[in-house]
Amino acid sequence: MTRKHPSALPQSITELQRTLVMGVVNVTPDSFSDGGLWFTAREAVNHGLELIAQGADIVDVGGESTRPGAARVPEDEEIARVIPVVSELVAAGAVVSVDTTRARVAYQAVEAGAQIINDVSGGLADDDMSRVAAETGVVFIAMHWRGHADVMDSLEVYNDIVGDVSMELLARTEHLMDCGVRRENIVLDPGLGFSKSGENNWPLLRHVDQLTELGYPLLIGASRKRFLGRLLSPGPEITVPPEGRDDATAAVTALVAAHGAWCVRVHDVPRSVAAARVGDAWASC
Ligand code: PMM
Repeated sequence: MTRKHPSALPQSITELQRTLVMGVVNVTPDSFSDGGLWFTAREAVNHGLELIAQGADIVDVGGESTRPGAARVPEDEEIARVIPVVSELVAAGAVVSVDTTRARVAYQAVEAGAQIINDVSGGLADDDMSRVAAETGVVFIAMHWRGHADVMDSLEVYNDIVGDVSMELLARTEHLMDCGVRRENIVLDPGLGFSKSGENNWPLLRHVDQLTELGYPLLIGASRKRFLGRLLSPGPEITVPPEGRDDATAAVTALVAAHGAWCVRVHDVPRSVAAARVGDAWASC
């Protein structure tokens, strides 16, 4: 399988012929899976460096939790959380993405050296985001999204989950390109767990080929999500905690890597690095 990476990435990435692993650095007190663990800038930077040492190709720095039901963080607070961490990780030589739905945060992160904007709203949450993506010329990850964390669970209505998500993602690409974003800098993501019931996520994974066939690099973010907790639960009342979902996350990584995913976004990097290698070997023989 020949890998096609977004063109604005550095050569250290574009020359890689394998599925990439993006490590998550949440600078938040309340993310669902690791909230509070890396809350100070120093801790977040150290965690990012550790993920890189473990084999992460990209580190994704976010300052606002997207946990279902989460309240929004004021913009200045998000900037204060994220920018120092981006700057330090960039200075250490990391390829950094900024996980934000706000154009001003994205712009300042790119000024600080981020090379990827990871917008879980695909540009829908902030009218200025598409312009910032176009003007900065960095890679733009457009995730499938229907609404903010406080309402997203009420928007899980689909006729045909894979078809509907594909159509809505393609509509975003049209809008982004109309605003001047270059096609070769767009990455798509089906947004597992975002306005998706537990059962909605599985067809998106099972039919990941249909998503890669849309013609854009594909990012998959299954890591530690509720649908994996539910899958592993021994009974309806018992939920496996987020850290207990890392083996299942790695299984998803192997499967989507075998089906041509461009990158996986994960909390536990070593397991997914190994799993991605398995998937890549599977796909390439
Ligand atoms: N999931 C979360 C946050 N950011 N970004 C992308 N592109 N795709 C995802 O699936 C995604 C994301 C939520 O997980 P977290 O709170 O553990 O970071």
